[in-house]
Amino acid sequence: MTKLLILGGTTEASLLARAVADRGVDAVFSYAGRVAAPKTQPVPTRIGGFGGVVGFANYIQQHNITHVVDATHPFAAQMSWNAYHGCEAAGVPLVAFSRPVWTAGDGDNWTHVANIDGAVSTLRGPARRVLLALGKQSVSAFASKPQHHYILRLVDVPQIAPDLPSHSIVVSRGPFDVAGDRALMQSHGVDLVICKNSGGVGAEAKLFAARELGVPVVMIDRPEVPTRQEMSTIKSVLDWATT
Ligand code: 3Y8
Ligand code: NAP
Repeated sequence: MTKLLILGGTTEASLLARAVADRGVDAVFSYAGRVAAPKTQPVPTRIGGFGGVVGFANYIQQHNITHVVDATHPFAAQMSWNAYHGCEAAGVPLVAFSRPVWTAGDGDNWTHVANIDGAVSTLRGPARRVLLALGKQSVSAFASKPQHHYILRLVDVPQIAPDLPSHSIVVSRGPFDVAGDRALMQSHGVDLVICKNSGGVGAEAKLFAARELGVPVVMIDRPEVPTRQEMSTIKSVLDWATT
């Protein structure tokens, strides 16, 4: 009898949870607890870390999990590594439900960097108006470049004011649309976008808006995740989990 653990936090994870609930598959959805009020899911949901690899392996054994789907964000690399090693230790099958990287198209002006520090190092020049579409965990890295005005798009109102002398906060949870992101960039006079190569549809609107407005993008490439079975459709994941 299948009991599926969905490691969530993405649009794809939510779509999978909906399909799993409609199919009546026994499942648990898992959030890290990064935001105040995560989206409600149509299956039982747990919120919070597992306690590293050992905590994860114990969880899946104690809760009789038969299959694990890693549908976390491509930058949630620590969770992906923990799930990989935890499933190996517990002898439970794992697949990743992932989304392809974004690639620059005609009219795009992208600079690829390896990580957040690489993005910061592109900001040595004179003052700009920078859209930081990275969430609150990455904001402090930009304190070394105080000459810029930062437009910070965050899921929750931050409890502590960001350590950036010139910034605007936009509290907004995706998925986003092109009209909204174009209006955001125009109203704030954005002349540079910094973002992660998240893939998927929930966060790509800003790239289309940047292309239309001729705004350059600093694209942070994905961190390394384990080599594991990857799937890209809900049907393939459901077939895998129920046969
Ligand atoms: C807690 C759970 C769904 C999932 C929706 C997707 C789309 C909207 C776009 C921008 C980029 C960013 C950020 C983003 C997007 C979806 C998806 C996605 C990017 C929620 C959610 C949780 C989080 C955590 C949050 C991070 C932050 C990243 C904001 C829910 C809304 C920037 C990633 O304030 C913080 O601390 C935010 C933290 C991790 C990245 C970071 O490193 O700081 N996501 N986002 C999950 C948990 O607790 O386990 O309430 O839905 C989910 C979504 N955010 O079901 O519809 O599929 O990617 N999330 C990025 O892509 O760069 C915003 O502003 O343009
Ligand atoms: P991370 O750095 O890979 O993970 C750090 C720790 O957070 C993990 O070791 C684990 O704690 C816990 N954790 C992460 N995801 C979890 C989940 N789904 N369920 C339970 N515990 C989880 O993770 P992150 O980048 O902070 O991402 C956290 C969440 O936000 C994930 O659900 C991810 O899908 C979502 N998200 C992240 C981004 C992003 O840009 N990073 C974007 C959109 C959504 P323990 O070690 O204690 O088990």
